[in-house]
Amino acid sequence: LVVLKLGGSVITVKEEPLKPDEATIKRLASEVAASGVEELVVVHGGGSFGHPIADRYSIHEGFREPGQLRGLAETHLAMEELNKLVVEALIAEGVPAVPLPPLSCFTTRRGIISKAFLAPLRALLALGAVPVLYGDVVMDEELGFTILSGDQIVAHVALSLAATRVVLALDVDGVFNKDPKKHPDAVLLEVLRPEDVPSVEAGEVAAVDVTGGMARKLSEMARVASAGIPVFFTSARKPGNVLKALRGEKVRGTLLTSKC
Ligand code: ATP
Ligand code: IP8
Repeated sequence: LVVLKLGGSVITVKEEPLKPDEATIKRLASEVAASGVEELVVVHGGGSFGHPIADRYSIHEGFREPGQLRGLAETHLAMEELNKLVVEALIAEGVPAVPLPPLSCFTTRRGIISKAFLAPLRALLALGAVPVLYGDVVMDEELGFTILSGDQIVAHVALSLAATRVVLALDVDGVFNKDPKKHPDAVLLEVLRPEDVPSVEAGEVAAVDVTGGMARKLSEMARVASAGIPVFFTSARKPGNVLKALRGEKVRGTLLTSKC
C-alpha cells in the first residue's frame, strides 16, 4: 500500500483564492495512472481552496459563534470542489478513483484524530479502487469543529493500514535545512531521520495556511517514519518525479526514514 499526498501548494495556486492548477492536476493524474501502483490511497491538501476560507471564519480555532457555521459549510464545499477536480482527472486517466470525505469518517479531540471509520476505505481498497481523501473540516469533541490536515490523515491511514511507503508531492524539491523559498543557500536534506526533524528550520508558509505548514507536516511524517514506514518528499512541479517516487525509483527529494 502506498499513500500519496498531493500538496495543496501544487494542485492549486496557493496565493490566489480558489484557483486550481488544472494542468498540474491533469499531469499528476497521468503520472499516478502510469505508476501501476496496485494499492493506492490519495490524499490532497487544501491550498487556496481550504485555507483562506477556514482562516476567514477561524474554523481551525473551533466553534465560537453561529456565524462560523456558514464558514464550516463553505470550507467543506470548497474542498469538495477541489476533490472533484482531482477525482475527475484521475478517472479521465483510467484510475478507479473514489472520493471519501473526511468530515464523514473522522472526528478529532483538540485537533488530533480521536475516531476514524476506515471500513469504507478498506472496502474500496479491497475492490481495487483508489480512495481520494483531503484535508477537511471535521467535528471535534472539545472544540466543536476544527480543520484536519491532509498530512494528519496521511499519517493516520499509513499507520493504521501499515503502508509500505508514503510519498509527499510538494512545490519544492524536498525538505531543506531551511525554507528554500526564503533562503537561496538552503541545502536539500537527501536523507533525514525522525530524530533529526526538530533540527530542521521549518519556515512559515508564505500563503495562508491554518494547519501549521512544513513544521507540522514534518512532525506528522516523523511519526510515520518512526514506525518503520519510509516517507519520500519530492517536487511535483517537476514532471516525472511523482511517477518515479510512486514506483520507488531514484529521484531528487528527501527520504525520511528510521532505517539508516
Ligand atoms: P497544503 O497544506 O495546502 O496541502 P502543501 O502540503 O503542499 O500545502 P505547504 O504546507 O505549503 O505544503 O508546505 C510546503 C512549503 O513549506 C514550501 O513551499 C516551502 O516554502 C515551505 N518550507 C518551509 N520550511 C521548509 C523547509 N525546511 N524545507 C522545505 N520547505 C519548507
Ligand atoms: O492542506 C487543510 O489540509 P492541508 C485543508 O493538508 C483545509 O493542511 C480545509 C484547510
